[in-house]
Amino acid sequence: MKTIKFPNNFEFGTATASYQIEGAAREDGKGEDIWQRFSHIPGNITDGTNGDTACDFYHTYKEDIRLAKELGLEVFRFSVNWARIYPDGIGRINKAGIEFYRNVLIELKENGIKACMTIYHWDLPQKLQDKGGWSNREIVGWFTEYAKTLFKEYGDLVDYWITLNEPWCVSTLGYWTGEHAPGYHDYSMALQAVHNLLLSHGSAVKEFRKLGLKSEIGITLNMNLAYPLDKDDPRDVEAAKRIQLQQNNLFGDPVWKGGYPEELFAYLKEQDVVIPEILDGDMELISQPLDFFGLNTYYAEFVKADEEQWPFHAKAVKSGKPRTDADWEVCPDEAYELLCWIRDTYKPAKLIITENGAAFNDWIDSEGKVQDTDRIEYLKQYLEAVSRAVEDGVPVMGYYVWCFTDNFEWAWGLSRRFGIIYVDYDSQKRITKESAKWLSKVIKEKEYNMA
Ligand code: GCO
Repeated sequence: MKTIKFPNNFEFGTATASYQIEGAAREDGKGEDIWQRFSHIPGNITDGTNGDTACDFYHTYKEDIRLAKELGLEVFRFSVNWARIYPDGIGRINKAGIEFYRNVLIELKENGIKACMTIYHWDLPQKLQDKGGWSNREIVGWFTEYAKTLFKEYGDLVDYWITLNEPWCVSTLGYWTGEHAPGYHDYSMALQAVHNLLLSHGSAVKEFRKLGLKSEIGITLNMNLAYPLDKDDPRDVEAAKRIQLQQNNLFGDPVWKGGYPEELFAYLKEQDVVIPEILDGDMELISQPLDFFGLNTYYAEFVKADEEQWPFHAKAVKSGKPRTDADWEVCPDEAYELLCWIRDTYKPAKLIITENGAAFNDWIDSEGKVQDTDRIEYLKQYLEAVSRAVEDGVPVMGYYVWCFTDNFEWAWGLSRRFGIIYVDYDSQKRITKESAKWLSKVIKEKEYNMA
């Protein structure tokens, strides 16, 4: 039997996001956001649900944070809904919104839990979308104002600041595949959104440094390594390279190395994609020094060349490994390789896994328990990979499970359950799943047995 150990200062937590848990979509002066608009358009959400109520965290945060304390969580990651603070995106500030997040932060402090606050986890005020959203470069100014307000209001009440969550999803799923709000289908627009997102990130970090706060700041990127389905087929090898460049390097290189991957831009130009205009000073602004690298990872990409797929001529396929209910392959060894790749490519001084976890078809059994043994197995395998990476010098200092409670899983709605706490959406009752009990023990002991 193998014992997996973590250093004493390694921090375990969970992650959540505003639109996915808060509900109270029209309360206390909150403005409309793009997920509210998008999820109310029939056909956009697989199970026809929306985030109007979700886990009702807006009203249950005290009870939920008490539960987090009981489990011994060391960090609680959550995000701010921009439209709760600025109902119109800019201009008028909504006091009730400011108060709500302050109350959450105070509650966390009083319970001895560190706060990790994501500034943008996808709920853009609709009023800003009406002006072009992330495709309009003016958003750099809008976002900076919003971030400055949060820094001033919450300063050191927050331990870890995350500027953006997964700019890959915001741009690619929002502006190209259209699976996410606002639902466009234009890769050139998506690429412009990438540039504006990264400029917004850099500009916020620059403002943060001016305030001399003690808290730390970083960005969360979702990365996966891409493997050719057939490593002897040069077309698959090239296709996998392109997928990895657009998923990892397109974001990691500008932020951590100050330049976009030229090979990718050259390829995209050949495909008639419009490359965003890069002004003097843009790359310096984007590559502000950061305190940590936030990584979200759930699976690996296996790639086949496919001429039909514009603009990358590549397709993600299954490799035959076991899958979660999100249909994502379980790839702990590839996660270990990814962590080493980040160490070697970007050399961050500190890395936090700001999300990893699994969706399973959980149910309440006759004893009232949720015996999510598949999720425990998933966590065991991924944490084993993380501990191996730590031993090999990857500076991973924290690991947050996605997700604290079951919640609104974007285009999949409420039916896809990622939580370590089960939520009965009719009664809003919480049931601590077996995985949460398991994690709680790991947090206390900083070790677990593999077999
Ligand atoms: C993301 C987001 C989360 C998701 C989670 C599961 O990675 O897409 O940060 O909001 O809910 O990853 O899909």
